[in-house]
Amino acid sequence: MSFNFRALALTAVSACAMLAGTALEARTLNIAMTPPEESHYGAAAKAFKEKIEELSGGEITVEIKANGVLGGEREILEGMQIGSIEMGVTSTGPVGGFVPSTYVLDLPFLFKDYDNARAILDGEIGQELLNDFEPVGIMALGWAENGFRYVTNSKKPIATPDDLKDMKIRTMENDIHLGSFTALGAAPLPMSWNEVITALQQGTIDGQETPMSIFIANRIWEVQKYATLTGHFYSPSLIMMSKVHWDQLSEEEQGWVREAAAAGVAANRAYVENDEKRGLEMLRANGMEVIETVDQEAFAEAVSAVYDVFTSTYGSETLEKIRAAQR
Ligand code: EAX
Repeated sequence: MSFNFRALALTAVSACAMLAGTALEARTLNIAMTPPEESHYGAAAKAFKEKIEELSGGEITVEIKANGVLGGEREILEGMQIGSIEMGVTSTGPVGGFVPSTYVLDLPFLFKDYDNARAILDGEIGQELLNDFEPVGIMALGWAENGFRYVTNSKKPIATPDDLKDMKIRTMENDIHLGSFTALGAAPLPMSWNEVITALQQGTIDGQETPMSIFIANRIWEVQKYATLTGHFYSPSLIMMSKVHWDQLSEEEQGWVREAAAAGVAANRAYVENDEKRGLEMLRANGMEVIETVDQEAFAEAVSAVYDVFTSTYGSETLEKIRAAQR
């Protein structure tokens, strides 16, 4: 029996290659989001990508799945729960349905400005809320930002709550937001962002409410005439990873992911700040009629009943902690 050295050599090489292959095979993380890549969420994902690829020496790579190609924000959260989507950047829109403790953040006129909101979210209260995600199969890695929300419509200028009467306004799939626009006298319609632009084009809805960063990233002036900078909700966002995929990472890799998420949060917030600076001019330059300042007290008064419903349903513990931290 002649000994086939060649076969032996081949087996050895493929074994090595196999071994090398495994070591060489980069782990790809898809990051899903609904806005376009050229946006405040894209900025978060790009900064995350850059940092994790640097820290892992290319062992971990990132694919940005923007424009809702992997579904709306609810689908992105569900996908992370079952592990079909590795990572996501979403608002808190549908999150309350998964992690009810976050609903407190969706209350109208809760934060007076960006510094106030960021201080609370980066502090103990924000960290406690992030920890509430793990039991539902999602690792919440950091509080990114969507921004203060403003309202647009195609009918008429909105200067007072009365101007919203019976106006068909799209809201996120969020009970607090829905209740707030009902309290304002509008006819709110909860809808995934993926459907909004078409619904505006077809006139199924008259208007919508999102932050300046969403206005710019989606060129809202192409489908809306009037904007009012109400700032009625501060809209936080989250950088998240599926726990299924998190548990497959080594401790070192998990550390890299946390560090990269922090880089994502910083890039996102800087992008939002820039959008707030350039937004007003962009809306006007593209033909929108913008009401810059409104009587926020009047709007806050009109939605104040939402707080009673909230505290009777979810308790007031975290709300009181936020109020105390704001004093
Ligand atoms: O998170 O649905 C929304 O209005 C959100 O602002 C958008 O999806 C980005």
